[in-house]
Amino acid sequence: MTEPTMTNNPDDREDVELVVRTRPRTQRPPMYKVLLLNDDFTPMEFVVYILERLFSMTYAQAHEVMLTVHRRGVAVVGVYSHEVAETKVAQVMELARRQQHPLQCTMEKE
Ligand code: TYC
Repeated sequence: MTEPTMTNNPDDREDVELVVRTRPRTQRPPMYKVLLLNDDFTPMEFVVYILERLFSMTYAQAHEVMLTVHRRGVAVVGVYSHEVAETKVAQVMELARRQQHPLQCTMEKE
């Protein structure tokens, strides 16, 4: 058997250069899309109210986004950090539940 030599240790190789990172790696926190889903029963005005109250939209914006969900089935209504997105989803679901509307809201990693 051959004895271990200096050259067998990758740390001792002289032909490998260190790559020095000059810019420190920074990580942006992942962002989450909050999605509103269409259904056949939730009143349009309730959805508009939700979008105004929880997603800081004007009546005109809220009405337009509500119609987009109504026509296309789903729309992104905001993009937030994980914690804020979770809170928004919970708030939408709670307001809908209280009024017994089947409105659904989910989140998805961007
Ligand atoms: N489709 C519903 C209706 O016709 C309105 C609606 C819009 C419901 C958007 C949910 O996320 C929604 N009353």
